[in-house]
Amino acid sequence: MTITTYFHYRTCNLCEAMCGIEVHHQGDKIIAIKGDSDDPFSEGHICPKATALEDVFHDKNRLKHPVKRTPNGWEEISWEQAFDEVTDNLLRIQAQHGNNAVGIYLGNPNSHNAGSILYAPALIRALKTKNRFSATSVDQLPHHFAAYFMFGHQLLLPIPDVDHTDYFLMLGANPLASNGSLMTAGGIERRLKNLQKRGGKLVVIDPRRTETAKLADEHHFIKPAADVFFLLSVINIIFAEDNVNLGHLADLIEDSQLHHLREVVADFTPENTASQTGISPNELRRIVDEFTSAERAVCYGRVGLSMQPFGGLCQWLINVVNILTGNLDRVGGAMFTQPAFDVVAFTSLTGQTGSYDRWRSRVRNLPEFGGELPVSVLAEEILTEGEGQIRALITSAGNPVLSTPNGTQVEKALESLDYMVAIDIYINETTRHADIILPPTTGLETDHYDVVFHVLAVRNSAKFSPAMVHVEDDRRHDWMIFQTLANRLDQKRGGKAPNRKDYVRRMPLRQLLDLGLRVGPYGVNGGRKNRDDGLSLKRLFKYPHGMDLGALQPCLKERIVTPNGKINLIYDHIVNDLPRAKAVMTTPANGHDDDLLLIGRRHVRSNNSWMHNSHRLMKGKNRCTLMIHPHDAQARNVADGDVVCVTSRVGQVEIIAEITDDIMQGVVSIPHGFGHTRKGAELDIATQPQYAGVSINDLTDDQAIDPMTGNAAFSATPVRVMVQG
Ligand SMILES: Nc1nc2c(c(=O)[nH]1)N[C@H]1C(S)=C(S)[C@@H](COP(=O)(O)OP(=O)(O)OC[C@H]3O[C@@H](n4cnc5c(=O)[nH]c(N)nc54)[C@H](O)[C@@H]3O)O[C@H]1N2
Ligand SMILES: Nc1nc2c(c(=O)[nH]1)N[C@H]1C(S)=C(S)[C@@H](COP(=O)(O)OP(=O)(O)OC[C@H]3O[C@@H](n4cnc5c(=O)[nH]c(N)nc54)[C@H](O)[C@@H]3O)O[C@H]1N2
Ligand code: SF4
Ligand SMILES: [Mo]
Repeated sequence: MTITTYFHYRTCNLCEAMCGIEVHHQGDKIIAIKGDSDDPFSEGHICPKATALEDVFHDKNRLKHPVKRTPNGWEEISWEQAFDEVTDNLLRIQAQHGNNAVGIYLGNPNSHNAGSILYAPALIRALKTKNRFSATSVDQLPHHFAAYFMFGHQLLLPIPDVDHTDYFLMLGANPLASNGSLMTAGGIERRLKNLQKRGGKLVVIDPRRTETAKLADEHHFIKPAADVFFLLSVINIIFAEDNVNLGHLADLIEDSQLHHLREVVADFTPENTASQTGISPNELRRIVDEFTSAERAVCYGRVGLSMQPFGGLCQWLINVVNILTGNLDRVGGAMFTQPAFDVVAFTSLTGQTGSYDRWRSRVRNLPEFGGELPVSVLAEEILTEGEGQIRALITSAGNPVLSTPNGTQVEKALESLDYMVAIDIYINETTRHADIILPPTTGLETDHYDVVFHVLAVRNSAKFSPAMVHVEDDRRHDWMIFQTLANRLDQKRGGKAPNRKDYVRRMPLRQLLDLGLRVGPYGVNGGRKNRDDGLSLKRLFKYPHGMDLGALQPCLKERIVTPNGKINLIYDHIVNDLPRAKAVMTTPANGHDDDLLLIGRRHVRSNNSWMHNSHRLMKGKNRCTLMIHPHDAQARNVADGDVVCVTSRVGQVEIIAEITDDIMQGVVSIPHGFGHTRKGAELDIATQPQYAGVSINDLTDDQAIDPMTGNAAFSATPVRVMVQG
């Protein structure tokens, strides 16, 4: 008997790069996973994680049926029982303690899953709680904050036009490890090399000589969290040298705002900031001259600039650099997408452009942004008694014990809950605290459309991938779980059945995607395009490798949604926060002399906290090490390979030292997502002692936030390092 091998084409859902993959399979048996060279976007690029999709698919630790924690361990229960118990318990707690007694945390994989991103809002609404959290506030919140106040919509994020720029100034990003972020660009290494081939320049500013820094034409070390000074001086120099060149943006900028900006940066001369950044005034002037004289240039900063004490200022400054040099909304600069499923347009129509300070957190009084509170306050909201205390929590595709600051405290908080539900595929450091885990299908088992990452991509594009396999009837997709929970909560509250227009409550995923594509800018029922070749889901099915909808085009004038239609160049939050930067600049450092500044890092074979159960990704050299500079090691009698004790205000870990001059003196680095040593996680490979590692977030501080946005400030956590003994 011959067994047929099938070829299945889809998009890898693991990181933001949207690589096309070709899965060779015989039904449920995967033979190989390769890059899809016919995918017009990624052109065959994949990274080692793509093949690990097979490991997730076959992983025997992966849950497929709901489980309930009992004194005798985890017991499988039916979906009916699970949905009933979950909704009964949540409603019981809300009846006793009010709606805010239930909290929800949404983790990163939700944004890689159309079903979650489109249906989670229904559950959130049905919960009627203000205690909503997500991984946004340990990540890109400062980008949304700047977009909301400058362009009027939190999702109007400028994307570096890597394929057409001549000068790429990159701060706090390492796309050769991360594969690019808020810059979806399958095959980013090829694109960066092409930039260099056409005579362009890549300049990297990072406290570590990263993989990307090694590829770059220039790399400058910078002290962690000093980027705000670097960027303020960039603007200062642009004004001082009369190099403001707004070009096509001139009628989008108010003169008075431009003058105000000039005034507020006046003190931040390169001479005044050099001791903060470690970059000499001459070097900085040369960089600025090259940037301003480049035909097309772009400044870009990612997590290294967001997850730090000046995240809000940094992401504003990056936009300002691009605006003042006329590089925003311009080919080769920072551009806006026009996606086929246009969440920005839909939400603009309904006025859901973002929000700020509609309510505050109970304990620390921090404002909401976009309907969410900073996750740095999650633990204290659970642990601090009183009215409004969180007593029950839902996590969906998140692992806050390992991924949010002061993980030990988060763990303590989860232990103290009256009730917890996890929508997740594993029993891990976080979900082990749940009373019930609801496991969705994942990866190759799901229909896939990147509702989020087409919005962040370096080309306009669209691609739908049907599930590779049909799962049994007793499995549930993420969207089904959200929809059922939302409807059941409403029903039990005595609410009405969802009305005709409540699409998310009534429609299955494919129908909702189809609707979004049809009324989108390229759709059969909307948009600019000829209706005959307009998009619908049916039409996308004919393009299994994806559709290229062209290079990014200037479109800000059509998309901006500020009340006066202009860019808001400077706003109160900035003016109020600049004195803090000035105070740091003018006050000598007051840390202990032997403090080192801790930063994170990513590796191409790792993906946040949840891909460590794949043997093929974990094998090889231990990657969870403390990188330390030779001088700092010597000063502490640390030898390469020694186990060292790292201590911060909140905790302590023991980790192997890796001495390298790739890290700046005074700085140490630990990757995040490890620490699979906690009892109760059912991850056979990740928990093996040689792979488990330690969690950097047992050192990072829940009190360290960017005060403007509330984002966690992981970077520059002061730590002491000592040889163990
Ligand atoms: N392989 C892999 N890919 C991933 C992920 C993963 O875990 N593994 N995670 C995905 C996710 S969720 C995201 S958000 C993206 C993130 O994508 P990137 O932003 O590219 O992430 P990193 O590789 O962590 O790069 C951040 C860089 O900032 C530097 N840095 C730290 N502090 C500072 C500072 O104060 N100033 C400056 N200038 N630099 C600083 C670090 O040294 C590091 O090189 O990656 C995504 N892709
Ligand atoms: N110190 C430090 N901390 C960091 C970072 C850092 O650079 N340094 N990076 C931060 C960033 S950028 C991010 S985005 C966060 C990530 O933080 P989180 O989102 O909290 O953590 P993840 O590791 O992405 O956890 C993903 C969870 O989703 C589950 N999962 C995987 N696929 C699916 C699925 O299809 N459906 C469902 N329902 N569940 C699924 C996994 O089992 C896992 O439990 O971490 C942040 N934490
Ligand atoms: S780069 Fe990202 S999208 Fe591409 S194969 Fe690797 S994990 Fe998947
Ligand atoms: Mo992230």
